[in-house]
Amino acid sequence: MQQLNLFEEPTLDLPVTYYPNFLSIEEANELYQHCEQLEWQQNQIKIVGKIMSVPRLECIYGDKGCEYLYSNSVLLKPLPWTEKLAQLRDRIITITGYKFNIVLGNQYRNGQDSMGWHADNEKSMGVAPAIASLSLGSVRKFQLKPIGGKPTDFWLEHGSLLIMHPGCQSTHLHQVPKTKKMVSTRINLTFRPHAGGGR
Ligand SMILES: O=C(O)CCC(=O)C(=O)O
Repeated sequence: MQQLNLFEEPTLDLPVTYYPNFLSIEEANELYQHCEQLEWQQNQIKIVGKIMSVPRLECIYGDKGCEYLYSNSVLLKPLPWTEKLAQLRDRIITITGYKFNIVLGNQYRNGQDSMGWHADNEKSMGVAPAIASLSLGSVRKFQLKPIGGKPTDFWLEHGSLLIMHPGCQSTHLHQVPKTKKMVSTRINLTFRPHAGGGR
């Protein structure tokens, strides 16, 4: 198994570390196929009083009782871990030392699916959460910027892992912007802690 060295220099002085080849191509392909079968939902979100479709599909798996509310609007109720997702969670916990008890999936069906600037600072994750973000399928641009600062671009590759370290969600924002390029599906799995619940 690949060992991550979390004591190496963080990527570009940002509170993240990027591992482009975290999974082998065979592992990434197999996981992508598994993820295609997950229970994807089209959720609705209320923004300034208007209800709209979230511009991507979402799914959530995790420990019992770990419901996840974001933007004060979308409540996600975790399904029990699949064996493959639980194995991946344990592998990421072992090599990072961070604890995760939910995984939130995002499926970007094409270049119009996206996620705007935000920080993952929901109370349910506790104080200064670490988040591990695994990418599969099409490469998309991921941007990270200090609040009020300039963005740095990452191109998140098939089988890559991006760790957002504790503190990142208080000092930085991130997004996956829309693109006019022809891109096919990208699946992203974000492993997160949850202050409640337990297996
Ligand atoms: O798709 C990604 O790489 C980012 C996902 C994300 O920002 C989130 O789930 O909060």
